[in-house]
Parts: sequence; structure tokens; C-alpha cells
Amino acid sequence: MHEARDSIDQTFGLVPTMGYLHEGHLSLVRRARAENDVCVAWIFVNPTQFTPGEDFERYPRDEDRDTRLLEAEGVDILFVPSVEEIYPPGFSTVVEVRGIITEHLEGQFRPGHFRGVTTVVSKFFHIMQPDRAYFGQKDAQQVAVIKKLVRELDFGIEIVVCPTVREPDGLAMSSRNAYLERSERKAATVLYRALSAAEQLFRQGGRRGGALRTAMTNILATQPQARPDYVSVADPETLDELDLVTGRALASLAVYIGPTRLIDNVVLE
Ligand code: PAJ
Repeated sequence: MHEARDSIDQTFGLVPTMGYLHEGHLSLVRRARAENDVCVAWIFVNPTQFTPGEDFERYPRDEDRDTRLLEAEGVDILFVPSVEEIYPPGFSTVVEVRGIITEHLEGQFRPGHFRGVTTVVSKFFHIMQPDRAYFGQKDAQQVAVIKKLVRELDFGIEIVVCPTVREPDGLAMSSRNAYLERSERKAATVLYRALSAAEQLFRQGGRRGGALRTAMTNILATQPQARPDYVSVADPETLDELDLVTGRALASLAVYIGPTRLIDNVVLE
């Protein structure tokens, strides 16, 4: 990896990831490269954002392939710390955004998840001190939480949100798609089909949160392999559920396909 940051005038763009890279991650890298003098990526499967019983141990990893992909994209610096470097024995600090924004949706089904995310992201922001950091709309609640963190703790970092990259059949790219068996991979298209149903109803003038949620639930019910955790129509910034959509709304869902939990969302506007 070439040219490190050598001048205070250079802008520095950071792309945080947990690796096992796909086109979604690479779209963030390309944008960070285009908008900054120096592009830094990190790969760190962060144990503190996995809840007990989740897939931390078996989360897919391929550092050699990831390194090659990032080199080909022209990333200047790649940071791949060990768990011990980030969390030395006795580490006991947490950074937590409190309230509905972290308790609802993912927070309800993955308690402590966002505390792990905001703690590690704060730590990396301090280590790297980027001008901009790049995140995917795919994890819409994560984006809302990190924007609030950066605002409230005065990090002075611009958070750049990049669109969700999808497979041709609509499935949002995710490292966890690697878990899907053939029939599950087919079944997984139901997430985007459900979101598209909400989008269609919205375009036709549907503004009631209940009706939009029902449109998604009905599509999910057509797929026997799909078990929803939640189906939501909420304010994109506060994550409060909406009875009536008057401005923008975030339609989001979390669904088990077999043993694999997938999330996806679209913004209705
Ligand atoms: P990870 O799941 O590896 O995702 C890294 C970044 O890539 C996140 O900002 C995520 O939203 C984005 N991303 C994932 N799939 C995407 C897709 N299909 N299209 C566009 N962007 C996509 O999110 C994390 O890691 C971690 O929580 C992290 C922020 C690194 C903290 O540990």
C-alpha cells in the first residue's frame, strides 16, 4: 500500500469494515478514494458488537483476499489489528448512545450491539483522526447511531453515507450471505421484495405506517423459510415508529432465512 499521510493539508478518508469484502464494501472504498487524498481501510471483526450466541467465532474471514482487493482499489493504508491490540486485558471503557435509537429494532434483538459498534468506532476515530468516514445505508440504524455519536461527542468527522449495493435479484450484499445454502439464497430475495412492496404502496400514496408494515409482512409470509424479527416504518434519524409518514421514512426489516439473520431497508421519500 502506497503513500501515507504526510501533510496536514491532505484529507483522510476512513472505511471501517469487518472484512470478507464484497462490492458493497468496495463501493465505500472507491468513494473514499475519490473524495480524499489518503484512503484508509480497517478490517476488524469486533467481538464486542456480537451478542452471546451470535456468529463471532464463525464470522467469515479471508485476510489475503481482502488485502488483494483493497490493493487493487488503491487503498493507501490498511489497518488489521488483533483483538488484544484493540481490547488489551482489563479494557473496561464503553461509549454508548442511549435511548430509542439504540434500543429499538436491531438494539431490541441484539442487546449491547450498538455499544460495541460505538465503542470500537470511537476508538478507531481517535486512532486515525480521519476527515471523513464512509458507511453504508445497508446498516441504516448504524448510520443514525454513528451520526448522533459524532455530533454529540464533537468528533468533527464528516459521515458519508453510500447507497446499498445489491445483487441483480435485489438481495443486499452482505458478508453473511456466504452462510446461505442454495435454497436459502433464493428465499432471501423475499427481503427486497417486501421492501419493494412498501415502496410501491408509498408511491401510490400509502402513508399509514400500519399499512406499509402490513404490505411487507404479507410478502414475507409467502416465503416459508422466512422468520421476521421485525418489520418497521420509522423516522430515519430518531428510529421512532411512525403511524403516519409525513416526510421521509425508513422501511426496514430483519429476517431469519434458515439460521441466517439478514437485514435490509429502503428510504421512502
Ligand atoms: P461490515 O458489516 O463489514 O460493514 C462495513 C461497512 O460496509 C458498513 O458501513 C456497512 O454498512 C457497509 N456495507 C455492507 N454491506 C453493504 C452493501 N450491500 N452496500 C453498501 N454498503 C454496505 O458495519 C460493520 O462492518 C461494523 O459494524 C463496523 C462499522 C466496521 C464496526 O465494527
